[in-house]
Amino acid sequence: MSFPRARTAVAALLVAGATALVSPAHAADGHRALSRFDDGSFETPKAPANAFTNLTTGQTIGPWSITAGNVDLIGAGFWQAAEGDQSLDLNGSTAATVAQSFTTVPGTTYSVTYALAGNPGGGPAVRTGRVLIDGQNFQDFSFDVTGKTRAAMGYVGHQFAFVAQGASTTLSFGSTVAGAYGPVIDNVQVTECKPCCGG
Ligand SMILES: [Ca+2]
Repeated sequence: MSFPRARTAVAALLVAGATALVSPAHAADGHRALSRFDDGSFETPKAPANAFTNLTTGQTIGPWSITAGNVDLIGAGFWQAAEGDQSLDLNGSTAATVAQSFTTVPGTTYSVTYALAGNPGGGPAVRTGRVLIDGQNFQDFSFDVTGKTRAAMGYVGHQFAFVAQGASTTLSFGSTVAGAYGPVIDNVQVTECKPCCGG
């Protein structure tokens, strides 16, 4: 993770933080990559270069499912990605929610990090959304696209932690802004915290 160890240590349940995104994250000491969580970078399937693919409720993006509305999977070159080539606009023609379920160990604390920006092509300045764990709202987010461009998206890193309640956990990202210009997410990572952020 690009988050300092001290920050992670105080990242208790529901305590959220935001820092400037530095680089693609890697597991810090004491964290183990969670093998069953996959493609938080939205790299598969490939959308057309310099374009995007609209996907709607019931369709999938690799391990992610679209559970409400429709999204635009942004192909390489259309705008800057935070990691790899592709990213996800959480509004296609309307607000959407995407979800992925993955294996967890009950009682274990996990850290979720993601990069947030917004579609700079139009719409209201501030894009809003939320992150849910097993359907419960864990973090509201917002991003102001003022001054941002497709070449300089201005991604900001966000983080929160949760304690798994079951052997499977569902992580969801949902837009809460109307219209066709949504928050943009990329580089979602889930790491098991032991022992550094479990307190
Ligand atoms: Ca990506």
